[in-house]
Amino acid sequence: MIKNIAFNTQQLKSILHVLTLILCLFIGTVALIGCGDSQNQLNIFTWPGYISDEIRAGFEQEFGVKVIVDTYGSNEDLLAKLKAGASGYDIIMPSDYMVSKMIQMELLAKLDRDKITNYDKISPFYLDKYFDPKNNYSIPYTFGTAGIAYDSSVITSVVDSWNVFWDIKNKNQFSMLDDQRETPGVALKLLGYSLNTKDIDQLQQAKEKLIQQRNLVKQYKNEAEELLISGDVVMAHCWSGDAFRAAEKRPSIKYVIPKEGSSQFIDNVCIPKSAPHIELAHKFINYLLRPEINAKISTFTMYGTCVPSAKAYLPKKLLEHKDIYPSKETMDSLEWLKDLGDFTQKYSRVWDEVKAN
Ligand code: N2P
Repeated sequence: MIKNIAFNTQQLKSILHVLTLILCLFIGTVALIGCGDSQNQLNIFTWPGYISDEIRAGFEQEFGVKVIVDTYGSNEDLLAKLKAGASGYDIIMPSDYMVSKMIQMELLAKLDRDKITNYDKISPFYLDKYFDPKNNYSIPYTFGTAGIAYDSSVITSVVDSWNVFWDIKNKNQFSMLDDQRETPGVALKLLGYSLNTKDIDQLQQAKEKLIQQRNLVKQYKNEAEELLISGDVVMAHCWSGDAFRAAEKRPSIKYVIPKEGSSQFIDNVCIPKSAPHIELAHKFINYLLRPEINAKISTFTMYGTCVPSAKAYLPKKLLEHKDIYPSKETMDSLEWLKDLGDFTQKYSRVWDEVKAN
């Protein structure tokens, strides 16, 4: 039997030859499919609720490409992913303080202004901020605030202070952001401190306050919209757009910026240095800045537009929304989160300890 399946040298050579050919074909095909896919694909990594199907499909159709949208819940999650070597993303949307951190860590590509011909459509008010003084790396996408959303048909007492989140009567009725800067920030503000404090004693007091609060909190969650709409919570520490979107479905939902003060943010469009499709990413940025497109983004996200000419396309109720465009006095009372360098680790630790409690 063994004799029957033995091959002579010549036969073995032919078999090897055929096998090598098959292997080459296989590798070639995989490489081609890989290139074919990725050449025409824009990979976006952003916050939930930031890119609508309409915006995605509009870009796909006009530019003949595929757009993939993946989401993260916090700036720190985004950073961790990039640091861990995620290299497929072409567009990311870090907030202000994270832009400055990423510039410093050399994670962002310098933008080619010649390719962003709509740059001059952006209001100077949102440009040249502390986190990227010449906007070499970032383009403002949306701006907003953090505050308290509450269902006024259930909560009838006055809501104007972060204190409501320490009131035993509200036990298990509210959610807090799951964010290592925003949530310690609430405790810091309530204590009368800056949400960028580097004073370890102040941070310690904030930690204790959050630990006291721990068993009153129903859930730590960054996307409060669904919780509010479903009635799972009747109050939430959340970002403004999430509150306004929830109010579209449940008009009794109101939003306030507490009297102790809060945070404001600009979320930005950036291209990671490792982006595979830098050219296409620039086209996307330029597309977002078209007034009609920008108006659609603002209508969908319910955050403010940084493109004044987009206002011509906005529904009246958004234009006149006093909480999307708060008064100068309110804006001046709000703090920006700042990159705290090495001290950031202390906030991470505090946050881990609060949640583990
Ligand atoms: C996404 C809100 C993100 C705002 N729903 C935080 N900068």
